[in-house]
Amino acid sequence: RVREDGKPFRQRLLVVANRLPVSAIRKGEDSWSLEISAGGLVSALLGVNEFETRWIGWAGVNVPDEIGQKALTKALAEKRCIPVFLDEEIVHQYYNGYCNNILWPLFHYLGLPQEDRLATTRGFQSQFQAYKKANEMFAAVVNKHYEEGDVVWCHDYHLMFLPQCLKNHNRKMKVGWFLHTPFPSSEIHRTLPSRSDLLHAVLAADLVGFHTYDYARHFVSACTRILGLEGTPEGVENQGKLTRVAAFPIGIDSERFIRALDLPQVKTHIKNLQERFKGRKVMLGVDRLDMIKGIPQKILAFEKFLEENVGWHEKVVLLQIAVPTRTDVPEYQKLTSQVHEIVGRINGRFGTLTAVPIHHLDRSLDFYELCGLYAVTDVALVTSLRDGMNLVSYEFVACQDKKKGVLILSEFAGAAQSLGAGAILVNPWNITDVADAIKKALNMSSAEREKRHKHNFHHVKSHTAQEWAETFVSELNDTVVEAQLRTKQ
Ligand code: ADQ
Repeated sequence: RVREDGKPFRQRLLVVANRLPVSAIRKGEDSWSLEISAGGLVSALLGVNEFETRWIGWAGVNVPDEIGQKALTKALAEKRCIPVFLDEEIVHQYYNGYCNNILWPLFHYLGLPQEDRLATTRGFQSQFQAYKKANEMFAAVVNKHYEEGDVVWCHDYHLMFLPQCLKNHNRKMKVGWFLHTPFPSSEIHRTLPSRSDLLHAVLAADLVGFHTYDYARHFVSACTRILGLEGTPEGVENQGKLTRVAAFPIGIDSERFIRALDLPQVKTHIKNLQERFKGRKVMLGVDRLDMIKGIPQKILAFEKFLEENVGWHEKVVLLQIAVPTRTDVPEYQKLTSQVHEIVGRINGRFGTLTAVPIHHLDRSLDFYELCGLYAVTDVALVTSLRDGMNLVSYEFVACQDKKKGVLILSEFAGAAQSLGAGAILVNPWNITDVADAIKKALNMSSAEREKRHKHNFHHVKSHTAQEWAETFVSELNDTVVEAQLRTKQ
């Protein structure tokens, strides 16, 4: 199709996620500075030219005054972003509370928080009400900006109510929902007090997507067992309406990483790191500091490896880069001190005057530093206790075409299904298993490393983030057309 001005027609895509892909810093009463934060979703959609994308979400700041809100809205419009303004109380109850304290741990098999289960149901109930209210606020902004023919793509566990809110307002809207975390076994989902409401709300979407077939299957089982609906190979049927459910494994913009390795600043990082760790094998962990990432377990496994392999002392270093997240949540603060305590103990135990076995950084690295680190690494350790997909494993593989390093990967990360054949798969809870995998990886022959890398590199290059986004949206368009045909028949 062609537009009136002769340019090719591009379908509008409204991407709705809790956070906008920008960080906003207030500079004055009516001035803001904005910085694009290139997370997975942003880089996925940056490469997609097929759609005219608009972002709808929270800017991550509290803006109580109208002047500030107007100015921020205007500044964001230049970045094709539309803000949802949430006040502090809602953020506390909806985001810190229901999203991060209840859904996040539950979906990663860490259970519901004990206090909430035992203490006043009002605590739980009020967080749930705030969650619904926040979702309605997102819906109001979508409805205001929606134009006929737009595709609305809702993201993640923060917005499980959104499909229902949108469809209640406009049945014709094309609505897709994608979950970036695992969807747990229906036996786990059953424990959630609001289990049925959430499932019904998600089922209002036309297309529901997950990273893996297992998560999709868990979701369909939850709908059949908890709601008593019928699961079909296509999805879930509810009173004649089919909600299509399928797996859409995400990828990365691999070319961006591969190209970066030729940039002068990345080459400088690589040279400096090689000099700094000369004569030692480099092992790397890059994670958000979150309990699901299994950081303490990983470091304890490394300790066990050192205990059992004296010959490797001073010949190997573990660089653990952990970006702090959700720093105001006590459990995350506890995790930080726990990790510091273990690292301190191991460095005290195995360190010498000239070398320490673990370098732990509590910060994020910029893209160029990260690429440099990935490129000089001999063994990457991704030992998440559960992880929807895990993009660090993909990024590492993309930067390893020269070195052909080894990936040790948790079998509980979605990525195990795609990179499992090339990686050494481990159960992150089994410290002996991980310590053995470290030994195997460090001693692996170059022929074996090459074979494993080739498999994974091919996968990472051919399953990109752009392809993921395009496939999801085209499947959503097709699903809606098929549903229309079915109703006409
Ligand atoms: P995350 O839990 O954030 O994402 P992940 O997929 O590994 O996990 O992505 C993390 C991103 O942050 C990567 O792009 C990585 O480079 C970056 N990052 C992490 N630590 C960093 C550091 N110290 N410095 C700089 N950058 C750092 C959620 C789900 C995942 C799912 C993604 C995408 O939990 O399972 O793969 O969404 O769907």
